[in-house]
Amino acid sequence: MANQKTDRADDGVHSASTGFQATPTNFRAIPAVATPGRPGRAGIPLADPALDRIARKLDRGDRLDFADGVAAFHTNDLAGLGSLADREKSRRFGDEVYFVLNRQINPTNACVLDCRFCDYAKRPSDVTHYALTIDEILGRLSPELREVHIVSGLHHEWRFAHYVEIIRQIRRAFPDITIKAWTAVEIDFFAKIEKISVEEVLSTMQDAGLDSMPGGGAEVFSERVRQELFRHKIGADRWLAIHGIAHRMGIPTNATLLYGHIETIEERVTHLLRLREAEETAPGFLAFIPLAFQVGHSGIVERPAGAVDDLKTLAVSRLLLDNIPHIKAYWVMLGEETASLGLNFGADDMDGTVQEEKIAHAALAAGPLGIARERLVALIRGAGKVPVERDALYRIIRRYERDAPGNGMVRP
Ligand code: V47
Repeated sequence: MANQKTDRADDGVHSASTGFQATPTNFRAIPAVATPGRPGRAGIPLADPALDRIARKLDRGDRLDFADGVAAFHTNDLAGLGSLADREKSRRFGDEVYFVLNRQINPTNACVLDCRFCDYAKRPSDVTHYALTIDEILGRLSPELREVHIVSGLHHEWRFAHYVEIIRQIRRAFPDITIKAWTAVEIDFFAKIEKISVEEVLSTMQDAGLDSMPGGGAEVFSERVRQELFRHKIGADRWLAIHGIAHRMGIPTNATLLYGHIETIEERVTHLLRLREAEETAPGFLAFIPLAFQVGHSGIVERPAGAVDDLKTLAVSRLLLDNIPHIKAYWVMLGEETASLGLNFGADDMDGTVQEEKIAHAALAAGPLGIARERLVALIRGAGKVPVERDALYRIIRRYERDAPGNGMVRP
């Protein structure tokens, strides 16, 4: 199984210079095979008949549907749901769990949008807004990093050329780093301020050195929620269209779901199914990241979703998104403990060292701004899995074999 995954990463996701090939075969759902010992009739007894039905569907290689997704969210058999999701994860990746030595950069928090849920963005008139110079951005990076993840506010004065220059100068100074930058919200904004097409924005960014796009800005694909919480931000159709264009141009992307606020379970399931459908139409999603809403100062809800809901969301994502390879347990928003539990609930990735996270921390996320490589290795091992270091395109840097000397084992 480990070799199967390694082969996928090596031959499917990229070639030498990040030449990602978004072909339908890269990310096709792996057909389920009836395996003795799977949960369900032949394996762990499932207390919930709805989960048993889902297990039988998976055994037959049938796709799960909307009703299955809703039923899985409503199950009281958390352990059964987790074991189903973990089986699906293990079929793809065995015991392996990915992480990356990365750094997040948020060039500015000045933003012309006014999303109700966002504690990070500041209005241009707010004197507390900041804007990093390109030298300050470069000063935050170092050669050992394998990924830089850039998400910005929509600055009221910066021109498109400035955002391009950020990418160009990072590429020049750090030729080996993979650059994952700009959400669909920013790509849409660049096209508008520069009065050019999304294709032109993306090809200019590609020429400057962009490797992939992060999954932010999707929030929840629900017009009802958009009207309530982010009415001036692009909606589902535009977000999905921009990712489709990126995929067709050979730029792989990620996807997110912001959950744990006013959305319903049905809206979460609809969101997941729209992503699955989008991947069928224009393949190129590398990873899905459920983002647990950090309550912050927004006043939208009193408390966060909680660990049971977090684990269910990871597990249902793994079960429904059968054509998107990686599911991230993002420790920044889940907390380290829930994220490491998530590695037995269908997640195969923990994101990375991050180093300086601003969006969740502006919303009062508990926990550190960054995490050491040794701690990630220990958390993954603590969950009984094998850590594998990767870059933004899931090229493997190093596998941390069990019990090998000098491989960074630290007690969790
Ligand atoms: O787009 C904003 C969300 C996103 C809050 O692609 C909040 O690999 C929780 O997209 N509570 C940015 N979330 C983060 C993001 C991301 C993170 C890690 C990995 C990847 C990836 C992408 O955070 C925003 C927005 O959807 N967000 N405010 C909040 N209070």
